Amino acid sequence: MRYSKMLLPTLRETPSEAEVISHQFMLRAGMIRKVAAGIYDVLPMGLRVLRKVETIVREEMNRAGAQEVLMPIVQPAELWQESGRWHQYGPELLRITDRHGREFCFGPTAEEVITNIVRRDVSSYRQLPLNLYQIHTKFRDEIRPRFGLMRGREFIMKDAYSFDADEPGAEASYEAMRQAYHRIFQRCGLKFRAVEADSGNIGGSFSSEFMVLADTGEDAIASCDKSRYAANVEKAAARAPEPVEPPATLAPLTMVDTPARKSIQEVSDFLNVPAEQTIKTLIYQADNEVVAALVRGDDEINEIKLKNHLGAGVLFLADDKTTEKVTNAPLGFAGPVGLKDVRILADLRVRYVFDAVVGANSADAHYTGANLDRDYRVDEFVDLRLVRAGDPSPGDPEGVLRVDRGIEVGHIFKLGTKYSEAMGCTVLNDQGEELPVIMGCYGIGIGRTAAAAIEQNHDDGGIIWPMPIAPYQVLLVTLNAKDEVLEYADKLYDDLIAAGVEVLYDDRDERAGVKFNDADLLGVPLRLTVGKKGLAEGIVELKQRRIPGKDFEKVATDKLIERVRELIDEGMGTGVEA
Ligand code: 9G3
Repeated sequence: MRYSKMLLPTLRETPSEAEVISHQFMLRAGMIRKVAAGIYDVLPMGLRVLRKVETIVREEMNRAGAQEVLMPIVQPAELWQESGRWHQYGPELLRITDRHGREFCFGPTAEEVITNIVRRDVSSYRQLPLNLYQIHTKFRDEIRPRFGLMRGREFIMKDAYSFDADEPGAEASYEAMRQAYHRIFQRCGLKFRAVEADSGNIGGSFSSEFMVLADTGEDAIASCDKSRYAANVEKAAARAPEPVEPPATLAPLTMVDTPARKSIQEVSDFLNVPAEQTIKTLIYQADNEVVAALVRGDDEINEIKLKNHLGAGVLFLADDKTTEKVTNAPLGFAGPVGLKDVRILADLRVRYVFDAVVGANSADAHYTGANLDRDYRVDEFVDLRLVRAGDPSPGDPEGVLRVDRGIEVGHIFKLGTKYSEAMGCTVLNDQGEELPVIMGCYGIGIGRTAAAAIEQNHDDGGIIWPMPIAPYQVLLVTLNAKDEVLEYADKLYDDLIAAGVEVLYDDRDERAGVKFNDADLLGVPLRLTVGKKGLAEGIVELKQRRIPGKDFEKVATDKLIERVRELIDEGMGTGVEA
């Protein structure tokens, strides 16, 4: 492609609406433009990257035995009513009504539609297993869409669904997808990690996320330095604490004045007691129940663990009124002593906090010397802590957890029979019994993978595309092109194309500074610069985008195509599971 003919509107300035690097560079590199909040045009440069990711995904899905289908974007309400999700979801599910008054939604995912396909046309275990997928537009009406393609309202997702007649089959289907995902992200040239994840409320029993490692990632992931244990921090288990003996004599329970001291920090400073000898009491609303959750003062609660333990549909910190009603005290002084009418759950480490400082359920007051059972009760001890770097690992007795940041680009779920049971998707087994099929579902965000690649691979000047998903492999640049320089560059362009190389030819009449700035911004892995001086020496300058600085190779013109091919091949499939 000739740059002069391409719709490639690069920007020198960083658009103010873009908060994250990938969004900034996608706008500046002329890949995308905003149409409305969370809704984007994808311009030619952007589409080339999306298509590359899609191609890798499609090839690996097909290799794994999955079959591609295309389902409608507009889905009838009836299917969602059958699964029970029409009423379960709020405004995030964008609903529309047709001219006849019939209700539909813009598909945010396709469990219902795919289950409808299988129940309609599959009736025997002999027709299973099946794995069906599509690569298609989805819509989720997020409250605050941001981060460009990373979190758009309209986005392209590869969604796959497996159907099996028995548990071992379902297990094998899940395993095949796990392996396909490893291949996909490896082939995309990304550093990634597969981690245990929370399944959310889609109804699954087990799930793994595929994370692209990047310092700017939204997710925190814990991993063990001595074993393969890795989990999203949302899910990561804390190793059970070592038991600690109580002191020989316990301090008496004493109410002390703590005027306006509410936070753990304020209370521990004021009373000169270490934070680990304090207990934090949090009042939550879990569906229709109010519960108290206790964690050690220096720990943070993991609300997902609490929500999952309670089996709650929704969980949030109780509002001020509820908290004040339950504790009989203004906000900031809640404690377990004398707390009635609510279930009290405590993190495992709370058991070993002796002579604790806790809120006194009274304005401007705390207790010191609070001790379990003597002074307050706990109904249930559960793992409720958010794990931290340096924690003992649940994966190995000697292991320690580290915490890295990542971007979720894929998520695979064991779904079980939630949808097949609700929608009557059954098959006859070899005994002639009618059983619900066992499902799995498997997603990859296509635009998000491209955005994550940028978050992981960039410098101040712009994007550094991994070769396998780069929009072009080579950027051919001419400076002051006329006569023999122009003639040579034109021929080199044709020869590269003939050799199967994807070339963007910067044939614009622009200054070197402009061309090189755009080259860095666009992030094409190999840059060839043809100049008069080089040609006189019989060389072309070859610069690799990922090698920092201004260093370049002088490649003899007769070796050029060979060297370019070699570097392209080297750059393919260089991703690693880290
Ligand atoms: C909705 C809305 C938002 C949603 C969902 C439904 C997330 C929903 C979870 C999934 C899970 C899997 C297929 C491929 C693999 C992942 N947000 N999820 O179900 F109605 Cl508004 O989509 N889907």
